[in-house]
Amino acid sequence: MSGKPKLHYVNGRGRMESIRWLLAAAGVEFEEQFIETKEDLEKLLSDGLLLFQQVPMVEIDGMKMVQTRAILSYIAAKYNLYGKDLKERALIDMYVEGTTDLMGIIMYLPFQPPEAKEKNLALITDKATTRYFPVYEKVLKDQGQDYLVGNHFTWADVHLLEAILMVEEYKSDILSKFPLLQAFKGRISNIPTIKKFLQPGSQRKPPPDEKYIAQVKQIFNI
Ligand code: IBG
Repeated sequence: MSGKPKLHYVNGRGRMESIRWLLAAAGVEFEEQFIETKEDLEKLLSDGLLLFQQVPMVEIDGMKMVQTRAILSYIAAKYNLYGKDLKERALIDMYVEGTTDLMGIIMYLPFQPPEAKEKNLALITDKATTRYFPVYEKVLKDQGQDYLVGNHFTWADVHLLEAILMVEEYKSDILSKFPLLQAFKGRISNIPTIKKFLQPGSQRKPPPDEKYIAQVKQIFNI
């Protein structure tokens, strides 16, 4: 065993991508075991490795962790990206849940019928510009600091950058009315671990394509 965390998931973003982002931001190397067929998933199930019969599953520190949120919290705490006290942690949790909700709408978009896509795209743009991004813009303004919480780099910053880039893939000028978020994006993208993750050849996954969508539908019966 290499000692590196081992990620079990399909070879695409889905629910694992935020885990990849957080590990990369923390500068932690990880291995990936891709589920490519229904049989691969059934093998994990029959070996009793999936507590709730679901992935993501991450082997880390002798545990076989499931539940995305639990995995992320563990990594954030372990690598000192989860604030310095309970109140900072509470803020990080709130900001992360906001970006999770926004990314959740985007994550399901490729699996929806074509006729629903236009409406959902409009929903994403609307929610990003009227509900979520104004909050983070205000936090940055009120704090007057480089990061969302406590003037240091945390999970909340990593998660927000992931969400911004995801929305930009659908609407490239989404930040046009958010100058502080534009600067934030530039700053966080330049943190060396993140910069590396954003470069081609990293373990960051591309947006879903038709082949991946068909594979995921087949494996998970979505
Ligand atoms: N609460 C769990 C978590 O957050 O980890 C949910 C996990 C989950 O729904 N996992 C799916 C699964 O294992 C795969 S992600 N399903 C099998 C089952 O029997 O429930 C599927 C997904 C993708 C992309 I990939 C977008 C949305 C969902």
